Amino acid sequence: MKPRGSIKMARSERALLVQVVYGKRDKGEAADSLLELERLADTAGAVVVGGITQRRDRPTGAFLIGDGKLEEVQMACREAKADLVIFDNDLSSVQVNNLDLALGIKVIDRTELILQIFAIRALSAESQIQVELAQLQYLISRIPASEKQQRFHGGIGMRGPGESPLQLRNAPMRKRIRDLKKKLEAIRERRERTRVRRPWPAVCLVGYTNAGKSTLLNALASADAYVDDRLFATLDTKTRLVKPAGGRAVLLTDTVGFIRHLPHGLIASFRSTLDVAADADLLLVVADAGHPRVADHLQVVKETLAEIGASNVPFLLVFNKCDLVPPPVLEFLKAEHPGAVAISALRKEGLAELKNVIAVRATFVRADARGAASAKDPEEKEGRKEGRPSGID
Ligand SMILES: Nc1nc2c(ncn2[C@@H]2O[C@H](COP(=O)(O)OP(=O)(O)OP(=O)(O)O)[C@@H](O)[C@H]2O)c(=O)[nH]1
Ligand SMILES: [Mg+2]
Repeated sequence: MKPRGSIKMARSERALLVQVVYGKRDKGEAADSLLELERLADTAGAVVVGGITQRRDRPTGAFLIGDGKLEEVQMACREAKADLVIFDNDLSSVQVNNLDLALGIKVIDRTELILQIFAIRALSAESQIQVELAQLQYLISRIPASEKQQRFHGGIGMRGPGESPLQLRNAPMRKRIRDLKKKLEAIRERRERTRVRRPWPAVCLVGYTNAGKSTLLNALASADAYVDDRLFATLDTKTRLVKPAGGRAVLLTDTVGFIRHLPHGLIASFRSTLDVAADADLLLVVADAGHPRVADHLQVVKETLAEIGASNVPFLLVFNKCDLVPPPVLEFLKAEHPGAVAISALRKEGLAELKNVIAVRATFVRADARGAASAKDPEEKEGRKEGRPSGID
C-alpha cells in the first residue's frame, strides 16, 4: 500500500555527494555514512551522479573543503551536469552561502536533506506539525536574520508541509513555533490520558531505519503498515493488538526509525511521536542482521533512546532479515548478544518464539513496574479478539 504522500518527482535532480572525513574517523563507518547519504538522496527523489570524499585533520575554511577540492567539486558538477550538491557533514549557513556562490548550484547538508525527506513523508497532521516545527527551528538556528524567509527554496523537487513562503511571511516564525508547540503539547496530553487507561502491556518497535519494523508489525498483527526499501518509510505511529497463542495480548506500536546524525531538532520535534517508546513497557529493538554495520546501528539506537529518555525501558533485541545472513554470522551475533531473538519478518520465520518471549517479558515488566500482576486480562473481560481495538492509532 502506497501512502498518499509518496514521492512523485516531476523531474529528478542530479546530485553530487561530498563528504569530509576528519582525523581518526573509522574508514568503514565513513564509507557507510556516504552510502547512507546516497540512499537518503534517492529517498528524496534525487539521482546521485557521483561522490567525492576528502580527508582532513580538522574542520576548516569558508567552504569546509580545501581550495583544491573545491575545484574538483566544481569540475565534477560540470561534467556530471549536477544541479545539487549534498554534503554528508553539517554546514554552517555561511558555508552554504559560500558554496552556493562558488558552485552556482544549490547546496544542502545531511540535516536539511533529512528534514526534506521528513517533510515529503509526513502524512498525518501530527507529523506535519512536527516537521514544520523542526524546519522552523532549523531556520532560526542556522540562517542569518536577513535570509530567514528564503531557505527551503524547493528542496529536492518538491515542497514539504512547513515551507510555504506565504506562511512564513504571514506569521512571524517565533509565534508560529509557539503555536506549533502548543498543538503538540495538546496531542501529548491527549495521548497521556489514553496511556493511563490502556489495559494491555505496551510494546514498541524501535530501531534503525529500514531494519524491518513495519514488516514485523504486519507479520505479527496482520496489519497493513507501509513498507518500503527506502529510508524513513514510517513517520507515524501505528498500534495493533497482538495475542500470542495462549498468552496475554500486548499493544504493539510501530514508529519512526533512527539514523546516525539524526538532527537533534527533529528528535525534539518528534517528541510526541517518540514518547510512545519512552512510555512503553517493553521495547523491541529491531536490527538488520544482514547489514555489515549492524553494530554501529545498534550504537546509534542506544544513543537515540537515551536522547528520548527511553534508556531505562526494558528491551528485547530482535535480529531481523536472518534469511539474508550466513549461519556463522548469525552464530556470532547470537554469541555477542545472548537473549536476542533471530527472525525473518519477511518470511515469517521465528515469529512464534518471538511472540512467546514478548508475552512473557511484557507481562513481567508491566507487573514489575506497575504492580499490575493481579489485574484480570481486560481482553478476557471485554471479550475482544485479536485485531485493532477502537481508539488506537
Ligand atoms: N530479506 C528480508 N527483507 C526484509 C525483512 N524484513 C523487512 N525487509 C525489507 O526491508 C525493507 C524495509 O522494511 P520496513 O519494514 O519498511 O523497515 P522499517 O524498519 O519499518 O523502516 P523505516 O520505517 O524506514 O524506519 C523492505 O524492503 C522490507 O521488505 C526480512 O526479514 N528479510
Ligand atoms: Mg517503517
